[in-house]
Amino acid sequence: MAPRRTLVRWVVVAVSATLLGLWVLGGKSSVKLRQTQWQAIKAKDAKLDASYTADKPKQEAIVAAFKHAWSAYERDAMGDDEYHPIGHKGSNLSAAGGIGYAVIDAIDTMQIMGLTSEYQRARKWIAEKLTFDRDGKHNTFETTIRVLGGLLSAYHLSDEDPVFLERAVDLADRMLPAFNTKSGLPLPMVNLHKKQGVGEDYNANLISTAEATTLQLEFKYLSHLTDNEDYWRKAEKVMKVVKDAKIEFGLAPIFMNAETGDFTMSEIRLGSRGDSYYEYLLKQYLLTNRTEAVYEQMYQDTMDAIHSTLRHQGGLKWTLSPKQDHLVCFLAGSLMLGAARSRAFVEAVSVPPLASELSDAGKNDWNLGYELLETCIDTYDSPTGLSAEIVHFYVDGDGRDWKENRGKDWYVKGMEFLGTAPSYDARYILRPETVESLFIAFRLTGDHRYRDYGWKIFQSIEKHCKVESGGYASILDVMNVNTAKEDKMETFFLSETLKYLYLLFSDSSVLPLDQYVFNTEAHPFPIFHSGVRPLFS
Ligand code: DMJ
Repeated sequence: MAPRRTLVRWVVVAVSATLLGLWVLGGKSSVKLRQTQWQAIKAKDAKLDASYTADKPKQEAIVAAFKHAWSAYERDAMGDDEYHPIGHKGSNLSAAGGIGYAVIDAIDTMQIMGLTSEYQRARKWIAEKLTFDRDGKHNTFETTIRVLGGLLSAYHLSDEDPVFLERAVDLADRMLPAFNTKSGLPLPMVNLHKKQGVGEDYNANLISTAEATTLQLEFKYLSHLTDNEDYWRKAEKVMKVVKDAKIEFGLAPIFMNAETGDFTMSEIRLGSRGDSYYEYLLKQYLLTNRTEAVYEQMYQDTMDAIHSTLRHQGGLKWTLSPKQDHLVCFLAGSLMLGAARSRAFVEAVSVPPLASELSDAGKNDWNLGYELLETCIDTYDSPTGLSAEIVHFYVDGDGRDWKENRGKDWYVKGMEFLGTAPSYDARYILRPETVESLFIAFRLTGDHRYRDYGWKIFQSIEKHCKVESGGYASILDVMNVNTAKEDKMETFFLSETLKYLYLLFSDSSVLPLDQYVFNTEAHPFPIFHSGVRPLFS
């Protein structure tokens, strides 16, 4: 028998899933989307208030959490790339030394939270100690989104303190050679000392689609700030290569070949290795003030493809794997934002959007984002109140009895074998995607239900991830209230998770979504007009 919420859930499962080959559930009536009249807010427990103000006590609690995390890092590991709060030590991504990964990823959160003394010390470290002259391998994508992105937003938020831009230019110049491949796609790693792109050992030309297509906001904003068109063209060329690779149905396989510029035979995922490709299609369009039609078209075609392939019931083309990465939860807010900013008849939609303001495609995207966010929230309904890295959904004929699972239609792999070590899927590593979508959904609707969800998640983090002596750690098993911790505090906890939680409780004038675009690591860039015309259309 099918789970309680199959009708809605299957739409969400399909969107969240890996596409593998043949669609095996085609034609089942249970997977069809019910046509309901569109409403921006469907929940019975909606608490609408478009003129909301900041919730100061909650913001203070989130700032206290940031200080608890940062002060421990500063005490034990200042300047190191990564932090291990249980062992009270740091580590670097390369034996050649650190590149400011943790400090730079966190500094704009300090600016936004008004943490002046912490900010001054971090700035001083960047001005006096940071060097990118490291003879080791660093990931092109991660270095761009965390370090280059962090420097650029710190530059903007500091009223253009030149130290941040100087460091950003130094870093970008060391990274640019990674794009010098036959196709123009970057290599996945870069040696910042040698100023050379580096391939993976197992396949010199392989790069994941998300990694190749999630560099554009950063290099384009830097180009805008410096008037150096080279940054722009190198990053933009990647998008042309992706477009020319002609994806039959608008979705992108997760690997590309930097030599040929083609997709390689691989899965299609909206989660790991695919996720931010979809995110940056919309954000590139937004960053240049909705002037580059090519990105709007690519974005819209791709969202349409999500509806027509991943939501498809009878196409007999694909096998869906009913599996959802936590990572995919970014897409909920992205779909809602895209509906409001790219699929509307009006320049600025109401809060929440009126039916008359959105196109039919906009309403479809909104609905899908809305349902996906509900699903993501539901996966937080675990014993710890935190969501696993990966959940699976029950499907008809899988031989599993969903009714034995707390009435839920999702499960974490391995949880059926109680008493054994939790599977790798069962971790919560302080990821931000759900609170990111809650922030966007709240800004677009004024529905306080989203603040309530976010507050609950924050409290669960406090309860299960906080390390008393300082810092926060990942947990190994969200299904176990006595879970062990893993000795790592990811830098995105400070740059994204706590920042989005803080902004969820701020008023709407702080970093408004019609004036800022957040890069995939939550570093806000101001929307600007560009004089550079797209290379392609
Ligand atoms: C972040 O580093 C970025 O959001 C990236 O796009 C993928 N996810 C991690 C956080 O989960």
